[in-house]
This record gives sequence, structure tokens and C-alpha cells, in this order.
Amino acid sequence: MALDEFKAAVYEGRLTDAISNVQQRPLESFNSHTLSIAITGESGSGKSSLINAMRGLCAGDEGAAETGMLDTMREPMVYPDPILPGVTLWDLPGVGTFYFPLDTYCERLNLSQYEFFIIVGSQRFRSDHARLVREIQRMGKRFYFVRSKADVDLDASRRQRSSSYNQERILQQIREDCRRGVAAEGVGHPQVFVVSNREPNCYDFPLLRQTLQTELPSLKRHAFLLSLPAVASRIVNQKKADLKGEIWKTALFLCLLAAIPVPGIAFLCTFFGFRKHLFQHYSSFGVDDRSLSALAHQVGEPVRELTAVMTSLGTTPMMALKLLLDSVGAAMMVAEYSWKRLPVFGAMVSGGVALVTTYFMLRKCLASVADDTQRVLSKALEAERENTV
Ligand SMILES: Nc1nc2c(ncn2[C@@H]2O[C@H](COP(=O)(O)OP(=O)(O)OP(=O)(O)O)[C@@H](O)[C@H]2O)c(=O)[nH]1
Ligand SMILES: [Mg+2]
Repeated sequence: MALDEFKAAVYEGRLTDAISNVQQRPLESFNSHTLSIAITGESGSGKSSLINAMRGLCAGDEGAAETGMLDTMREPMVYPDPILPGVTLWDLPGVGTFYFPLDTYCERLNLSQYEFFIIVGSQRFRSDHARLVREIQRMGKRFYFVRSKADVDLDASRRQRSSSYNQERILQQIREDCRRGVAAEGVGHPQVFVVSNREPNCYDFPLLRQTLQTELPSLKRHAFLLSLPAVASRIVNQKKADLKGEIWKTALFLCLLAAIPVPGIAFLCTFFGFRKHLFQHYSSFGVDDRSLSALAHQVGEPVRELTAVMTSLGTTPMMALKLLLDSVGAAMMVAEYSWKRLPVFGAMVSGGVALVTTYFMLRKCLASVADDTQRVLSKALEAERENTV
């Protein structure tokens, strides 16, 4: 229902309404949404074991993920979370193996299809982890970093210096190492959990479960926001297709203006006619100056942040003039030239040239304004996501 309202607002060029529709939705309303969580990380780090532990299962239990030292996993496997509603846990193959080298891992596993990530590492923070963090950040998605096998580190440390052994200090050192690594990739508040998949009641495991449960509505909202640019893109393209039918009429009108047999007046009429048409597009898609200011205000961004992503023809008269000179102007010169020599035939030919040229130019304008609308909306939605991190 809320999505229908969003779509209608985008179609009608009411971009502020589209955004406020999302802003006003209470967090609880996202409870019914789903969330696909990808568990990724280096091979053998304990991804499958983490999923088993989160589901309250042990290796070998019925329905448990396969674990072990052999690198046999080739396809992602999906498991439902038994407690968190709508959550699916995706067990991904390990990164950096013969079959899944780091360089092609993200594309081959199509990481963009997942909405949230848990990166699992069982050693120090490494370049593989950094690469995954960067990729997830690039997609505008969120993640937790889970450092597994804490029991192994604690055992080793206890054996090495039993007299000065301090469990909490060692756990803190591991947390700090991971936090430093994640933060170095530009993550503001790294969420790091040090766990043992063999002892799900110890260390940060209970906190991991609790944090995921508490943050679930906001993670679902974030995932929903991330899905909106694709929805908006479909709607804007639909509107573009619907408006295409009108273009012939406008082209014909502009060509009639261009045919006024007083050269200077013809040019001015065509110029202002064209400019008016361009402005109509900007305002019907909701990216005219006034609408952009309102939208920028609503998402708390300076308006230049929104206009910076607009690559289309611009709303300024000078831009309109340039376009006109590029296309209609050329056709009009043909018209004026042939008018003098072959009054009837020349006028028909040049009229046809002008009509076709103008038609394609107007189509280009429409496509550019539609593309701009998608970029502006994506930018506004990105700002909205960042506002609620
Ligand atoms: N001591 C200890 N061993 C663990 C822990 N987590 C996993 N293991 C062991 O590490 C080995 C690899 O665990 P998996 O869960 O299969 O690792 P994975 O990341 O799924 O491995 P791939 O799917 O091959 O990439 C298994 O022998 C697990 O029993 C842990 O927290 N502590
Ligand atoms: Mg596995």
C-alpha cells in the first residue's frame, strides 16, 4: 500500500510526497518485510558454523549447514532464521579459494542481491576483509563483522602465559584489531562481535543475536530504501513512455512557429516555445528549481547536492538556446534558404526536415529529464538512508 503511494507520487512528479511517504512510515511497519543476510568471509572462518549456532543447531544435526575443513562449497545455501521473522541466512562460499578468488568473488556471487552482510573472520583483519567491507560500502549496504574462534585464541593465550592470563583483555584486543581494520575502510561505527561458534552463550554471541534482533526493523527499513531507486526507475520509464506519444504534436507546433516568414520572430517564437516545453518536463517530473529546493530541504541536503547529479540539458535559457541552435536552428536555415529558391517543394522538404529533427531533439530532452529524475531521487533516497544510520 505504502509502495503504491510512493509509485503514484513518483509518477505524478511529487517527489517530496514520495520521500515523505517513506519518512513517515513507523519502524514497526517494516516488521512484515523480509531481510536476506549473506554470511561471507574467508574459507574455513566458521561461516556455516555461525549459521548453525544462530539457529541453535550443532554440526551434523538434521537441517544443519555442512561444516568442516574441506573446501567443498560451490553454491550459496539458504536457511531460515528460527526466531527473527522474515530473515533468511545465506551461507556463501569462502572468499579467496581456488574456485572463488578475491578478484572475482563479488561479481560471481552477485553480492548485490543480498540486503545485509555478516563478514566472518577467524584471524587478524586482512585485505580480503577490507575488500569485502569496501564492496558492501560501495553498494550502500550495512554489515556486522564477526570474529569467530575466540575459544582458540583464548586457549592459546592461556597456555602461553597462564599467570597473566586475562580473558576480557584478550577479547578486547581482538575487538580493537577488527574495529581498527573496519574503521580504516571509512566505516563510522564499526559493529564488531568476537564469538565462539562452539559456545553460543559466551563472549559476544548473545550480544550479536540481541543486536540483530533490536536493529532488525531499522535494517529492514534500510533494505527497503535501497530497493526504491529500482522501483522509481521503472515508474519514471513508464512515464517517459507515456509522454512519448505527445512529442509529435509538440514538434509540429514548434515547426509551425519556425515557419513564420519573419526570420527573427520565427526564431524567438520557436525558442520560447521550446523552452516552455522543456520547463513543462522539468516540472511534470518534479525536478524544476522549486521542487528541487523543497526536496533538498526535506532530506536535509543543500540543493546543489541534488543538482550536481543532473546531467541533462539544464533549465537555463542559455542551454535551451544552445539546443535549439544545434537542431531546429539548422533545419530552419534549410527552410529559409530553400524558401527563396523553390518556394513550394523547398518548403515541404525543409518542413519535413525540421519536423523530424525537432521530434528527435524533444525525445532526447524527455529522456534526459527522465534520467535526471532517477538520479535526483536516488540521491535523495541515499541522503534519507544516511540520515537514519
Ligand atoms: N574452535 C572453533 N572452531 C570453529 C569455530 N567455528 C568454526 N570452527 C571450525 O572451523 C572449521 C571450519 O568451519 P566452517 O563453519 O565449515 O567454516 P566455513 O567458513 O563455513 O568454511 P567454508 O564453507 O569452507 O568456507 C570447522 O572444523 C569448524 O568446526 C569456532 O568458533 N571455534
Ligand atoms: Mg561453509
